[in-house]
Amino acid sequence: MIEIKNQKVIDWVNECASLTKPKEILWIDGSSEQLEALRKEACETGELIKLNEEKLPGCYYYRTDPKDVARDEKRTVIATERREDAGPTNNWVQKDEMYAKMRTLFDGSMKGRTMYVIPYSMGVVGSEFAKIGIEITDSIYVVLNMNIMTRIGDPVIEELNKGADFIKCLHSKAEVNAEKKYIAHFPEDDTIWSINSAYGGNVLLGKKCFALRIGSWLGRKEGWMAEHMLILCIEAPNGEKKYISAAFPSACGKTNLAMLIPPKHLQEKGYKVYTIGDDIAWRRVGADGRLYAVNRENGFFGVAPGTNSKSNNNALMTTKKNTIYTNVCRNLDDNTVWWEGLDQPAPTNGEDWLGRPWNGENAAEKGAHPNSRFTAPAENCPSIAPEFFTGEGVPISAIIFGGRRAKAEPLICQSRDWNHGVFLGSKMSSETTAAANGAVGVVRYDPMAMLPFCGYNMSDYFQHWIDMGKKMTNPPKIFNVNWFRKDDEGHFIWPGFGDNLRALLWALDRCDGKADAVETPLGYVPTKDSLDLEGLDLTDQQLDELLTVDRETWKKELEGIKEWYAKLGRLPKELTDSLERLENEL
Ligand code: GTP
Ligand code: SPV
Ligand code: MN
Repeated sequence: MIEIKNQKVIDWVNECASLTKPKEILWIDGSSEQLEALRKEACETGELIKLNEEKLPGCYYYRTDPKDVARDEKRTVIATERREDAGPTNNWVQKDEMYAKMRTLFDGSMKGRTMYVIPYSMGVVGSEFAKIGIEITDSIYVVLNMNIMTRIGDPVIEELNKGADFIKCLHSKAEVNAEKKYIAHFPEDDTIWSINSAYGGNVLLGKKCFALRIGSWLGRKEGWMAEHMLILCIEAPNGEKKYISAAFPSACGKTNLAMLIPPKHLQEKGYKVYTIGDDIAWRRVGADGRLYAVNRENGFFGVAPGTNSKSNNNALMTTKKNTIYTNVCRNLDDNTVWWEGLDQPAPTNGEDWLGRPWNGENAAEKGAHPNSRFTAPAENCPSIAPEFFTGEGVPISAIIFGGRRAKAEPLICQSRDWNHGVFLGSKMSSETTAAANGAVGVVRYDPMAMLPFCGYNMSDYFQHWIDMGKKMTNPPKIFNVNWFRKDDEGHFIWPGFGDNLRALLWALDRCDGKADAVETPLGYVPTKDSLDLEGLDLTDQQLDELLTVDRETWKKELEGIKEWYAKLGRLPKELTDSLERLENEL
């Protein structure tokens, strides 16, 4: 391990230790010996279970407390000096008050435990756009997940020793008490404090907490953007590569789209799709006036249920080695894993996510939690792009917003221009999913899929989008999609998954001024024959339903958007102008 010489780091670590009072401190150097020793220790204490080494080499199983299975938005806090800076969509607590409240909880929270200090980099270490964090935690699960999701250890210490700045992330699982759980962000102090959770997004502080909530704050201050977006590359048969970035709310298809496998006839024509990121993109304007995006992460924390060889074979292949599975179902016969939607028979001798015997006979009882996850290294992904490894940005041609809406939103719709695209993003709504605690299937506004992740006032965030648009001479075109339209029997109309490439190709054609469209009050929607529908058995009526912007439906939607805007308060004029135009056209 390289000796840490950065005094600011040393002081802060000592401060955290005197607050949390661990029995010892272990610096994570990222060496395979150290990580292997931690895995062994976690297996001995029962925190982790080693899975079948032949079938799933290097894979482990982890189960959380039944009340600690998803992000917890009610207990996620933006703690600033002034309420106005957090805005009406975030839970705000005055920052000194929040520090005081949490200090009591952190006091002695690591007693009898080891405190792990994890230096990590969001982005390729030392690359132009990378930023460093240090996570202090009392959880081996966190250390092992951070090792997959970020770049950790000695190379990051070297950067810190050169004087690099860092985000201070303190986590303690404490008693994993749901009533005392807080995930608090202090963006004015580059600080994140999380306590009483041991689950994913609440505790892997590099991800949503740093790369999005603190990241969005920093981005506004420094003139770039942190977005809840996947990044993918589409290579045309002539070898030309184009890049798309898409924002969908949690559990609405980012990982799936990022790892898309083209339908057969497009494969035969020579189309290829590569994955650059599946959840978080940082973006800045390049010298050529285009928007460049980079993935901040080093792995995928993906939804397990629904992942199978047909829906997302790339994701399935990615999880076959060196992966941590959280809250899935375990097959005790061969010590492997299973989840709903996997195209393999359910185990007859299994254990559900709660650790109870499970054999799949009672369909009402799920084997895997709906938000059960895999943490898998990006390098395992068969479709990973070479651009992922350089950490340099890729120029974005199209930005795609999209939610989960059974009705109203068409399959795909192009905005008139950048500002109108920002409007489409600002009025995005989606049915809630199991990725966060609370009711599932309730439609709510989730602008740019950032409602739970924007670290500052949403109105300022919209203004930042408008301002960024002004900095670009060649901005991406903006689209809105909906893969989740349902018919009156409740079935998805659009086949989705690999077939989503058809909509993406229409979007890229539009960027080149090629494909045909019909202008609607919402923007441009494909004509029926401008979409590649080869091999699909969609009826004319289904196509109509997918592509129509129904005026009566949208008059109701309009009322909802007005209420949403009223809740936000002040808004950029560009957005209220777009709302007015929508109203007039309807
Ligand atoms: P987070 O990791 O929470 O940010 O989720 P995500 O946005 O990456 O979502 P993911 O790709 O994991 O998909 C979530 C769920 O949506 C899974 O159950 C998928 O099977 C399902 N899904 C993804 N894409 C499609 C699609 O095109 N059509 C349909 N019907 N379902 C989809
Ligand atoms: C999401 O909910 O958008 C996730 C999972 O990607 S978590 O890391 O838990 O936030
Ligand atoms: Mn996500």
